[in-house]
Order: sequence, then C-alpha cells, then structure tokens
Amino acid sequence: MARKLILYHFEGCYYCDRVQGKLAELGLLIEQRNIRRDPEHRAELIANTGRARVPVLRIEEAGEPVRWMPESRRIVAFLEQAYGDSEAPETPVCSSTVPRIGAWLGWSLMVVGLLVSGDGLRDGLWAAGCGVMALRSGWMARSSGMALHWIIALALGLSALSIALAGLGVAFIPFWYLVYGLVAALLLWAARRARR
Ligand SMILES: N[C@@H](CCC(=O)N[C@@H](CS)C(=O)NCC(=O)O)C(=O)O
Repeated sequence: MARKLILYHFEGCYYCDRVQGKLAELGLLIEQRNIRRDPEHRAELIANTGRARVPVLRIEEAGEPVRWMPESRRIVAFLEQAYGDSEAPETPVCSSTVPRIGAWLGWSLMVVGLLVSGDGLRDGLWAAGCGVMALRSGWMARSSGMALHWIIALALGLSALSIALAGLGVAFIPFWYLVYGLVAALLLWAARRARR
C-alpha cells in the first residue's frame, strides 16, 4: 500500500491553514477530516492523541503502525521533506513564535495601560498595544491569506490610530465606531464563508 495521509483539522484554524497551504503548494490531494463537523473524527483524534488539538496528520504505511503527527511546523517540514523538491527540509518561515510574542506584548501593553494613571500615558500604551496586535494580525494574514486576519489587522490598526490621534489632541474618532465596523465586517465574512 502506498502511504496514506489524512489531515485532521477545522475551519478557521490558522495552524491548519498553514498545513493546507503546504498541501496546495505541493499539489497533494489528501483526505481531510473536519473535527468540528464530525464528532466521530473528533473522538478518533482524542482517542489517539489525547486531545482535540489540530492540525494532526495521520500517516498510514504498509507494515507500520499508524502514526499521528501533531504540530503544524512539524507536519509542514515532513511534507516538504517527503514530497517537496528541496533536499533539506524547509525551515518554515511561519513560526508560531511571532503570533505568540505579539499577543503577549500587545495584551501586556494594554493591561499596563489599564493600570497606570495619567491619560497621556494610558493612550500611548493602548495605542502601542493595538499597534502591536495589528502588526501581529497583519503578519498572520500574510502567511495564512485569511480574510479574517486582514479584517482584524485593519480594525486594530485603525483603533491604534484613533487612540493615538485622540491622545495627541489632533482628532477624536469615536473608538466604538471602529468596533462596530469590525463586528459588521466579521459578520459579513462569516456569512460569505457559510455560503461557500
Ligand atoms: N502549536 C500548534 C498549535 C495548534 C493549535 O493551537 N491549534 C488550535 C486550533 S488553531 C486548537 O486545536 N486548539 C484547541 C486546543 O488546543 O484544544 C501547531 O502549530 O499546530
């Protein structure tokens, strides 16, 4: 039997998109099991990996026990090594380190902004926090190509701008309008996705 690959995933999962992007790049058509749509697939995944975290690649090979490979970076490296042209496994540019550090930094700036006294300092910290989160989402959008990430990046970037402008006394753009805009954009995005 040739090697059989099955990807466990769910929609909207950034790390799954990374693996699906690599599959598309390599032209590999494999079975994909959505654990949110099918409880049986979810149960199967938990029974074999101990949790419902995706992506996981199931690898079946003749005469070998079935392997369950978690971690998007590892899966991408495996696919590249097994099916790509390059001899050495690619070191994925899409590390999950950047989103993680971005989230920590962004949230920390915003929480410290909540705790400090002094409007100027607070505005500065919130603007910086939103700015960092916007860059983080933009970075994720570039690697995942997901519209959702672009929408969030744009909304956070505009929020950072509006807070900074208000803090500097240049212009007051009501922050909540941006949040309403974001919610509307997310609803539109979800509706379009549901129709597909
Ligand atoms: N480091 C993992 C992260 C995977 C991850 O966080 N997956 C999310 C969905 S995007 C998940 O399954 N979360 C549910 C859980 O952790 O139980 C990877 O790169 O694959």
